[in-house]
Amino acid sequence: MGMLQRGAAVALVAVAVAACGSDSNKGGQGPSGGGPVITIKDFGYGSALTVAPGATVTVKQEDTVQHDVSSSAFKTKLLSKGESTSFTAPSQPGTYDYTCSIHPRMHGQLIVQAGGSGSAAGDGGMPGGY
Ligand SMILES: [Cu+2]
Repeated sequence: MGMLQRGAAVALVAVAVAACGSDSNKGGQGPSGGGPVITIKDFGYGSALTVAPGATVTVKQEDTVQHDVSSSAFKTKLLSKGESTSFTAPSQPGTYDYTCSIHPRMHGQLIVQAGGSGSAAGDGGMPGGY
C-alpha cells in the first residue's frame, strides 16, 4: 500500500517538472556556433564585445537575478539564470552602450565594426585567431 502511494506521488512530481521544463525550451536556436556571446554574471556584462554589423549576438544569463540587455538600438527580453537569447547587432558601425532595464547601474558595451567577430563575410580575417 505504502509503495503504491509513493509511486503516485513521484508520477505527479514528474508531470509537474515536465510542464515547467517545456517553458524554458522555447528558445529554439542553440548558441552552439562560434558567434559572439555576452555572458551576464555578478551584475556585469564582461568586457566590451566587438562584433560585425548585423551579427547575431548570443546573451547568456548566469546571474541569480533577472537581467536583460537594453539599449536604444537593441533589446532582449528579461532572462532568468540559465536562460539565453540572442539579438541582432546594429548594421551601423559604432559603439553602443547598453544597460539592464532593472539595474541601470549595469553597463556593457557593444562595438560594431566591420570585420568584427561573428562576421558573415569572412574576408580579411586572421586565420585561427579571435
Ligand atoms: Cu539586471
